[in-house]
Amino acid sequence: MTWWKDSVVYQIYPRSFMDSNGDGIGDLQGIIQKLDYLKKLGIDIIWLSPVYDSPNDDNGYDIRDYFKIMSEFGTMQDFDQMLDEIHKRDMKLMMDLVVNHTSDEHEWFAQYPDFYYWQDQPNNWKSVFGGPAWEFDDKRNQYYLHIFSKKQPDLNWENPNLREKVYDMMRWWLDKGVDGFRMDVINFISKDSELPDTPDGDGSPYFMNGPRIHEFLHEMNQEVLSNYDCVTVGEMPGAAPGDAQKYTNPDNQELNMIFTFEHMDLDGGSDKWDLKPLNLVDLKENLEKWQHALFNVGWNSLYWNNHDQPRIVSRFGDDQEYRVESAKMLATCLHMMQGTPYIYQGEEVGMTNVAFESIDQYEDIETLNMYQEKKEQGWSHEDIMRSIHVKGRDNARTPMQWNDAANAGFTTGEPWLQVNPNYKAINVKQALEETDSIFYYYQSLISLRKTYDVITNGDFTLIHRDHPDIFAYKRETDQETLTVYCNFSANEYDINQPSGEILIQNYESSHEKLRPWEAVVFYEK
Ligand code: TEU
Ligand code: CA
Repeated sequence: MTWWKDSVVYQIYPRSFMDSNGDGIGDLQGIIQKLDYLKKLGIDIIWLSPVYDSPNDDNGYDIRDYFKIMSEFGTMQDFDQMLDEIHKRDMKLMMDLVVNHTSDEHEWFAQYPDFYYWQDQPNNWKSVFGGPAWEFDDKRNQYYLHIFSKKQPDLNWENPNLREKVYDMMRWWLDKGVDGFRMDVINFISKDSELPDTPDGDGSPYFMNGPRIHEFLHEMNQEVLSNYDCVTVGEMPGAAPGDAQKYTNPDNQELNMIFTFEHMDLDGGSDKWDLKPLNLVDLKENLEKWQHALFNVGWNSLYWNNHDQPRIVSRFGDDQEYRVESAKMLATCLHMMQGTPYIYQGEEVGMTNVAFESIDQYEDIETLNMYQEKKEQGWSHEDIMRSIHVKGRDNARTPMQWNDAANAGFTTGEPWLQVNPNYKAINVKQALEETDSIFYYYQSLISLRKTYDVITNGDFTLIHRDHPDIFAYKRETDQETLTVYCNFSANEYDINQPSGEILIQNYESSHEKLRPWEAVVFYEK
């Protein structure tokens, strides 16, 4: 079954979505309160970032118990009620599956040491969140591997007993009725057994898309996934189109689709904090490459935002004068491509990056560790803060802006992370009141996907390839043609308008020129 091919997904980061009891932390009852809002937007699937019991070293991506709900978010009873309410509204729920690592507080870590990686002498790999990727354990007198924080030890998938435990847990959730999984860094689970030193301490060639990855995913598919009508998306940093073809080709029976990172890395240098302006031609050619690679082979996911990425309107758009136009333009550009689109909470009202003054206002472990590390490397406070303002993960994690009341209507208490001070101007209440808001534009894009087959099935041809500011492409089937023009700048440009009717546009009426941040889609049958 391929219902996920014409579905639209909405990601909820529960900690920041809606707080129902005034403790400043979003929760499951808060999500239940907002399901009608999501239904109104028109989405089909909710991807819920982790809600499992966790000491929150990495906001739930460090799981202590896969069978228990984080007490701050509610109880298993709240979960069952939420799942039921989602299904009643004819939507589906995709859980976050974090099985590259657990929390060091998971009972497995003490009970089953051979579920993890232990060595007498560590190699020289560095952790994604800074510092070495190995931590000494006094009790064992050995080092354990952690690609992320030291409270996130990596699981050893070479061990068949571990794999069986993971599959049992997945079946338990699917039997409960969840509709699929978003799999956290799932292409990291097969490591090269040599775990060799590398010239620069970057171990990724030995753990990304490792030697047994296709075998493990196929086994997971046969043991679990193929027995359910579910949807899967694998988060895969470092996956190239050739890898993606293998992961998502239905003949291989692994996953439905993957999240790739190439288009998100184009405005970074040696690392993501090393800021570099986006070259639009690079973005066009990158997305073209992915559109072509998976056409009739596998399936793409489409995203600009998630809980790890800065807000797209601040990143590739204009979050000041042309905030509304550029947010709609970016949405058009993405949603008219082939693949399953993902909307991250707040994107549908054009939420922007935040620039807190003090490092103490930040909560994210990656940001806090990076601040220390860059300081030690001699970066100035100002330069570090600039990188954090542009790229930090807390840009995506400030609470959802529901209205213009205190704390943006997210909580009646003290929010765990401060709200973006622009909530009086940018919020859901206002978006619902204005008929030409970004919200209703997203609603239209979603409904077009349900109406025009070419959006799901058409092929992709880039046009005006070398234009520095215009991203334009055609989508075609035997019956239909779609031509999409997106202006990634405040400059005006002449275009040769194709024939056909206008399906959607972000300005009120048409014009022979492409205006600042304009998007227009032509349709011909
Ligand atoms: O992210 C994986 C990942 O590669 C991130 O480290 C990403 O590169 C980084 O956030 C960009 O700065 C996943 C989750 O999405 C993330 O929230 C978790 O922190 C991470 O895995 C560990 O579970
Ligand atoms: Ca709460």
